[in-house]
Amino acid sequence: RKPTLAVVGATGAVGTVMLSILSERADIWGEIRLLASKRSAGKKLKVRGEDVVVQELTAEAFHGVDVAMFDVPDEISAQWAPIAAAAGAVAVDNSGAFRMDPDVPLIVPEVNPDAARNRPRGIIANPNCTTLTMMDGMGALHAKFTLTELVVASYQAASGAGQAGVDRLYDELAVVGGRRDLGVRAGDVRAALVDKLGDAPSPFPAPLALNVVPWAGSLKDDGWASEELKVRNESRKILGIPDLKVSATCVRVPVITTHSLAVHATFASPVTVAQAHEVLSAAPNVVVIDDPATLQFPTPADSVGADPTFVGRVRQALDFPNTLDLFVCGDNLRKGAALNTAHIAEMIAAELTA
Ligand code: 2RA
Repeated sequence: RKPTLAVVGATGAVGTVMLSILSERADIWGEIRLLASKRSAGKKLKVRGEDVVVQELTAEAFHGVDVAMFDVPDEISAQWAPIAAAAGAVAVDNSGAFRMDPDVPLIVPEVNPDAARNRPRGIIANPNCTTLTMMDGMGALHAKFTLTELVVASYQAASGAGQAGVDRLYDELAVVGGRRDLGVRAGDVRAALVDKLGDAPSPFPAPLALNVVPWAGSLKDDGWASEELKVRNESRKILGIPDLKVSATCVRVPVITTHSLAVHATFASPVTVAQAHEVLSAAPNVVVIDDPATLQFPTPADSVGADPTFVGRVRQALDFPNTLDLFVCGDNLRKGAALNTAHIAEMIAAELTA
């Protein structure tokens, strides 16, 4: 029998990408059951070319489910993933609710697949999209050269803040588009947005059009943003280096989809650019685009919609021994979320049907 999959949160930004990914990948699933809040129940969504009616999320809805994916806010996952697990499903959760739980493995299939077998709570967590953008590349470099320090600056897309983020950025771009009088005086973009969009809520704490915003997530101790701590804590857990030195600054940029990271990575011994290229080129789902002479490097606009992560601008740091600087782009809704979740779910399906 082919395993039954439940997709919880099928109507959100990541859920929508999940349905198209499930329609594109090898069809290993028997039934695919779509679950969402009462508000979305009854809607019809297309999966594998067929209309599927969304069912209300209830404990009974997990009956007979082998794997349940969750693409919902933390508090919904916190409540419902254990219910799915109690009903006998393996829950693969894309929220932040369980990522740092010592009894929940945090999995990147290309980096630490074996950790997925030890899941005492019946839950597997999918990392945050910012961490995931660099994990395939950094995992491969760590396996070969032993990572000791990571300093990261992110350039995060609006869709990391969900559909509300996408809608807000398009609305802002519609206001500033063609306005050659904006971006010339402090506060002029902000004033133009208030003038046209009024007090419509924004998930961003400052204008994103014609701007960059050094904030993602919520406020944590000592001025850190939650997103920056996720990069630190999740990188340590996935790579299995509990004392890895990590410092991150997370920045939102006016890009719809695809996160980018500038990474300053220190290793136990020197690594040449050629060695790094060789390892990264051989790493699964990593593509190297790196020819400075012809200005070939990854950009979000050229990476969006693709499955791999793209690495370029690899340089040996001039003043820091054993250190590489590089730039990486990855679609935050695919590798950063739905694709990694789908990949984990496929691993579990293979394990259950072996
Ligand atoms: C963001 N990483 O980009 C978050 C989404 N999970 O806001």
